[in-house]
Amino acid sequence: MKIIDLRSDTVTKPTPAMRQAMAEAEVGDDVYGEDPTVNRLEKLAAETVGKEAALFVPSGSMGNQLALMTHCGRGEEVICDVDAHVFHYEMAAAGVLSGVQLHTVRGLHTDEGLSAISDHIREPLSYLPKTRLLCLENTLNRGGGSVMSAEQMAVAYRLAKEYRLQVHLDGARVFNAALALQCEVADLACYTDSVMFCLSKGLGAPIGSLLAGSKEFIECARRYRKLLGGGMRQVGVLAAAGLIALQNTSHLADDHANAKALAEGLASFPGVNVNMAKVQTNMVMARLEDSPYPVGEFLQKAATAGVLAGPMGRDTVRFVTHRDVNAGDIKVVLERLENIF
Ligand code: TLP
Repeated sequence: MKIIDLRSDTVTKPTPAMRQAMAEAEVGDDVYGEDPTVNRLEKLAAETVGKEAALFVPSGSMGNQLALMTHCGRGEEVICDVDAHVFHYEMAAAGVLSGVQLHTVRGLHTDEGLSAISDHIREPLSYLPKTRLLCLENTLNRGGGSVMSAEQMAVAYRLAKEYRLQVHLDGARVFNAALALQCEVADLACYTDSVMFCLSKGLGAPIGSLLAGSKEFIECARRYRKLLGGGMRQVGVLAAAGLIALQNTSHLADDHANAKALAEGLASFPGVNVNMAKVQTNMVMARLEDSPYPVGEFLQKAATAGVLAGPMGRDTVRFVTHRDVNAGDIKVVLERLENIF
């Protein structure tokens, strides 16, 4: 039985073209800035998001944390959504590594949330921490891969600038966002001071993320990357796969169509609730509120039937489509899950 893995878009395997490019990559010592493949990737990444410079990092988490570290001083505050990845899934690194406090806001990414940002910005009083950074996430992972429009990002950016805040975008899946919004990634990134995006999610590379921003910002982030032990040497072997991923993003449209088809199928099952309005990219959140099984038991039954998905909170299951599943696989998934329900 073929296992269909929808736990995350991080599970894709490198394509034969990627493996060949990795084998043939021209490399050098990147800590000396001498890896030509990394240099090409960083240049292309910066151009793609419309920033002056970019830095290749091993993971999205490191990219986000370098952004926090570079933008903020110790004891300062970062405003982010209560559902943000930096808050939930980065091992409290904001506090551990940068000594910053995350100030979480419910519904930050909605129109109401954005217009209320100023309520969360600290007054300049000697006994309050300084608010330094606004951290947005597009698409919003715990929001079911929902997107924030360029207009919404512009509102956030203008407000942030009014209060002299920096803006960082956790754009792990910003290519999915741009596709859903029918715009370029640069049309979103222009409302940020820094942006992190992942090669290892929807873009389908085995490893790696990019942090982009001004030349000065990236120079500083490069030093912090070394501090964290992220100075990699002949890492062009990985950048080579990343270059292919960054230049071939057309399969994302299939991922989005597959997520829609999956969502429609799941919503037709008894006891399963899917908010179709939130199925905007490559994720489906299925609430099992009236289902006969709690999440853990459902996931186990699904795994036995050859379908892997992940838990998202107490009553919700997350399915993520990606390059290594096709429309036929989605049909198989629905057949297998129908048997469970
Ligand atoms: N997200 C992973 C898990 O950590 C939840 C996933 O499977 O979705 N920002 C966002 C929005 C992310 O979704 C992720 C990974 C990251 C940052 C971190 O990337 P990595 O895993 O490369 O450190």
